[in-house]
Amino acid sequence: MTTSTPLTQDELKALVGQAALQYVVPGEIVGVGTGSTVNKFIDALASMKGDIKGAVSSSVASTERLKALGIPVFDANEVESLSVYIDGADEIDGQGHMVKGGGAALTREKIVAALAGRFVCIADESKLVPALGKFPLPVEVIPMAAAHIARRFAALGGKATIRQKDGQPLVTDNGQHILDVTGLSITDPLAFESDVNQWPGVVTVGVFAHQKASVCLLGTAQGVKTLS
Ligand code: ABF
Repeated sequence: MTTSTPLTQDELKALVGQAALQYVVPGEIVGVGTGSTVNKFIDALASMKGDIKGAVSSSVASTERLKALGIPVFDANEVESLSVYIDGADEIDGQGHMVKGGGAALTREKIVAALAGRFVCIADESKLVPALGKFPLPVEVIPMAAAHIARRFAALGGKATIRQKDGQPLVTDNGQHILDVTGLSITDPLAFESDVNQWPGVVTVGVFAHQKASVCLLGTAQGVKTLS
């Protein structure tokens, strides 16, 4: 009897990246997220680049990958709406609420997601959680407000640290900083997102509840599970 070796996380990402093609509308512009799972989707999208008009991207990294594969990239201001937005997540719960921003692209991801009629989340099974908050919550902030925002998270039991890159605070595509917040239990994602988003100095909180996923393609050892 032959036993198949379990799929690696990278193989699971490729599985869902390919599966997401079915949601791409021919002749249209597709919204494209950021991250290693989305990179698998972008690579798969190249196989049908003649069937789409192009993409709106959520990061410099995704833009570079799309252009390198010959897929035209449009500015978000050039489109009024998108049929679909394809993106990954750091965590997703059973209702489609997500924690995003591990790739530091959360602000543009939320902007492009807001343009789309349908948000298709592609993730390997490790991202599905019963409740959000185990993954350190990314929050994009205006640098001058970082310490004050960290104190507000401390009052909620959270511990906020400024994300570093090469020994310096990471600077996002938008020129801002990222706080990663541990120790939070996000029991009401909609209320949490609304509350924190209006704190002075917060650019974007990495809870995607108002812009939640309408469909989740989950890569599992048994294949792709479609949660909606
Ligand atoms: C992106 O997908 C980010 O918001 C999130 O951090 C990332 C997940 O990255 P990966 O697919 O590499 O696990 O949308």
